[in-house]
Amino acid sequence: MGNLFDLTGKTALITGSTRGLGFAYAAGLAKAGASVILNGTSEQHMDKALAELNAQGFNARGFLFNVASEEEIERVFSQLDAENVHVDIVINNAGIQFRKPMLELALSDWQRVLDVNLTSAFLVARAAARRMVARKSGGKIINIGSLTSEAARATVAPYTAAKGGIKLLTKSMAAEWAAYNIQSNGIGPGYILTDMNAALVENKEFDQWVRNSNPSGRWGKPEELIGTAVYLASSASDYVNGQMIYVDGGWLATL
Ligand code: GCO
Repeated sequence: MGNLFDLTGKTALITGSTRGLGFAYAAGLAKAGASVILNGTSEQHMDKALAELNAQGFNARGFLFNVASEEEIERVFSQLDAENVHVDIVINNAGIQFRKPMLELALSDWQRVLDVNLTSAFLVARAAARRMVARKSGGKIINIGSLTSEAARATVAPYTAAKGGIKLLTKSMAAEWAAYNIQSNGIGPGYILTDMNAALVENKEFDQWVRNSNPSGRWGKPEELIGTAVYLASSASDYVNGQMIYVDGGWLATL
């Protein structure tokens, strides 16, 4: 048995990976040996992310596309098909937040958050899994949940509904695709220091609440998610399917 966590020869597509946690996952998988395909919507962020990975000698390329668009996803996968590039690992990480009390929430904002945070995972995983099944290669799907896959926080209802959905979508994928040697699991990051959470980190009260409510007494760092991502992307997890692993410093343990 070689190194259980070695990803050499594997290709991973990580959505929403030009910044934040997605970038950390991409860099971590690349370091473990994978070729990585980044996704984002800003050319400027993409250029910066690719330059950083390439400077470290990693094999990385990128596609700008909207993860909620079936058409754009198909376009990217068709191009990869034409180049004979097979996606072995998908990390459905792309996500947006929109904080507003539900009584004031517009349908369009609800819809947008559900599309980007939940429907995208179905669409991207389906495109990859269809190909994994056709070439009988097996594969790994990793869906990114949240503490809100388990518990609600006021003002983030669409995000919470989407992340709750991610947990059971992950189980659905396991139920339908395990027979094809595809393992589908999820990661639930706790409160992590990222751009998306900048407003929360800068809010003294919220910052205090995170520190007080977490038995670790601190926020998490993006690189602390990498070990779990590499594990779920590698053959070390070949009999693990349909699980969510929370990387939260123990926050949920005390709920
Ligand atoms: C929020 C945050 C969330 C959390 C994260 C916790 O408003 O609650 O933006 O994104 O940080 O999902 O798991």
